[in-house]
Amino acid sequence: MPPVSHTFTHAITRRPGNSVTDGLRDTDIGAPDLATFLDHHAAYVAALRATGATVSVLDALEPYPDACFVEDTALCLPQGAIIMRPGAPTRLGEALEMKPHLDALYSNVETITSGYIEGGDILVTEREILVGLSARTDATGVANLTDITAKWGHKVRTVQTPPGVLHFKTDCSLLDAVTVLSTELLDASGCFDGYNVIHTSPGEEACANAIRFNGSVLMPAGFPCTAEKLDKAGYEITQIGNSEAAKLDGGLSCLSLRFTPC
Ligand code: CIR
Repeated sequence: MPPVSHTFTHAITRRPGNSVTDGLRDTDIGAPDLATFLDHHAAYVAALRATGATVSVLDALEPYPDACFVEDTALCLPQGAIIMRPGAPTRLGEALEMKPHLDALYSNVETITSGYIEGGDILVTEREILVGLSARTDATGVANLTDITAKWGHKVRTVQTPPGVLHFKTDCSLLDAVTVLSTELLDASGCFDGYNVIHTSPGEEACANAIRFNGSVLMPAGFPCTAEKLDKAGYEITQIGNSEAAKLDGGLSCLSLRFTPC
């Protein structure tokens, strides 16, 4: 059986809308430029499709400036999908907007009903589901997720998203069944003991959020040392512009839900 943590037949994305300029950000370094964002988004969708996957592009959702960051709205597993409960008040409604799209593809869609949890804090590996407690994800939300996924045979391990870091996966990505890409900061917490870890190169921590999608590792353009490291380690790299999403603390994983429906 192909590895379920990085082999997928489908992805869902959502086009950024005009309101993306009002998206949440920790530090304001200027609003994203919509035209450039749309170009980057199109390149991202093309890269996912190039692996053979069926990729949906949902219409922009203007009432929700951060709605293009669909990863935070759901967790998609081989046994079913789970609608998240985002901890950012302006994003709470986005999760329910995703439900009909997953209902159309999955026979089993559950919903987090207590606490808060965002998909960006969840890293699914071949052996476990790691969930980082953060400003967006709390212990009650993790407990709810643990109960739902236990029914499907999954083990959840609670870890800590580093202070000041938006999401757990802001600082790490899965590269294959046993290997993660991580910042040194996150790896120093010991959360990846038992995994092979490749560190982002010094000064290139912002590229820790990549995605292994079928045969390719999609990573943001502009991080040459880490890209070379991954290339030398044998990964097929696709580099995609991410400057506009980055202005809103978004990385490449945030822009899609990746799954194989059941
Ligand atoms: C937010 O603050 O919620 C958005 N501006 C960025 C979300 C990034 N999502 C992710 O890391 N999964």
